[in-house]
Amino acid sequence: MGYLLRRLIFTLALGAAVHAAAHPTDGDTAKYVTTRLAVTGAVEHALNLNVADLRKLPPQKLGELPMVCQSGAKLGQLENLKGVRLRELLEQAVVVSRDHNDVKKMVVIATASDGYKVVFSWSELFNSPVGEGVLVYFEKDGQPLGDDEGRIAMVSSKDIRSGPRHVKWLQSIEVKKIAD
Ligand SMILES: Nc1nc2c(c(=O)[nH]1)N[C@H]1C(S)=C(S)[C@@H](COP(=O)(O)O)O[C@H]1N2
Ligand SMILES: [Mo]
Repeated sequence: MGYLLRRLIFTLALGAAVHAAAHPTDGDTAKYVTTRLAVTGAVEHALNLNVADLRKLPPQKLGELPMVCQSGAKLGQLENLKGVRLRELLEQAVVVSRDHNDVKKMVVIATASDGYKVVFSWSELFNSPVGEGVLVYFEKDGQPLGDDEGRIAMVSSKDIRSGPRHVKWLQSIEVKKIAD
């Protein structure tokens, strides 16, 4: 193999490696695809739902949502989403609350299959405008979600920067009391 060709292959491979480090999931996203969502932790009825189950709940739609990273970088936008409110899922599961003040000390942890996690407080979801906009979604432009984020994902559409709590490949929702 000629020197220039070897040099070219090396340069391409290095470029791919650097790109993969910046976006660890690019190129091989099929392995992260989730088809079920578990709702666990401090709930009366743990849930394990597939897309057909999610479709039985009251639908919510979202027209357009610009994606902005925590860094401020603009990343395009999400469009024509259909899903259900996270709040609705928690109402179905029934958050365990023995004491009147328990819910105020609870958080909701959303975990994706690649290990990505974000949290919400119970108060954010049930006692602030943010809760209205937290959508577990499974459809985009009338189609199932692609391997790049599907088949179940979540977005918090009232966040100032929408990227961080856009959870691709959503796998579980855990309710947890974090203070006594
Ligand atoms: N599962 C999962 N979801 C994720 C991330 C991730 O690493 N894993 N990164 C988040 C961040 S920081 C941003 S800005 C957006 C970016 O989405 P994009 O990589 O599709 O542009 O996805 C968010 N959702
Ligand atoms: Mo981000």
